Amino acid sequence: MILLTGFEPFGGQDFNASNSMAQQAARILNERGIQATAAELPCVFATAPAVLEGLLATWQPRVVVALGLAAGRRTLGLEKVAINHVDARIADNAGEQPIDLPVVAGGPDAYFSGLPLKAALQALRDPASEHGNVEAEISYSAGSFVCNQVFYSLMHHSHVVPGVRAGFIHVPWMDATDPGLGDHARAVATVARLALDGVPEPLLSAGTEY
Ligand code: PCA
Repeated sequence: MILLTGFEPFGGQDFNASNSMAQQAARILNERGIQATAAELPCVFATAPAVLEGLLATWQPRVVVALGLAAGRRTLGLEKVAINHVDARIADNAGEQPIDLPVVAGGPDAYFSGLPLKAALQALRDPASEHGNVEAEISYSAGSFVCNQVFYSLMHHSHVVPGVRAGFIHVPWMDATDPGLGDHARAVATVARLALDGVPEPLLSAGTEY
């Protein structure tokens, strides 16, 4: 079973492309005979980790790909690092703005993604792929808002429950009618399938300047 999650709209917006992509990616995987389900997470520090925990307990997925919106990004951000730190730039959907708190008190400073990010990058950059012109890159910061909190919580869980391959992808801003939503959903489905298949990581340079 593959679990995909997206977020509800936040920051005064009325659409969050991450949730639409999670739903579409689950449908694409289902059409290909792969069991997958999608769920929406609240953009609320106080409840998002518990909602995620509930989904993990219900579905017991082998692969989890959590998605969130990074409005300033132009590419799919395959997130490498989740940090044990919250520093909210804006208030969440419950009006809370926690500053300089850990995600999990006493937890490790950071976790690396459990998804095969380099294999995913290679597949997404293949000109013969079915994802059209979806651009992707490895990102070395998932920020310090609710997405990073959920990413860290997910990785904390997957270190407690062995055998779960999990990680996080930030998606660029799109509105509900953007024709690129489908290509991005197919790209997300590809990443999830590569994780399910347990593909090895190629040696591929994808480092960033800063
Ligand atoms: N993006 C925010 C939280 C919810 C979302 O979709 C983030 O990047 O933290």
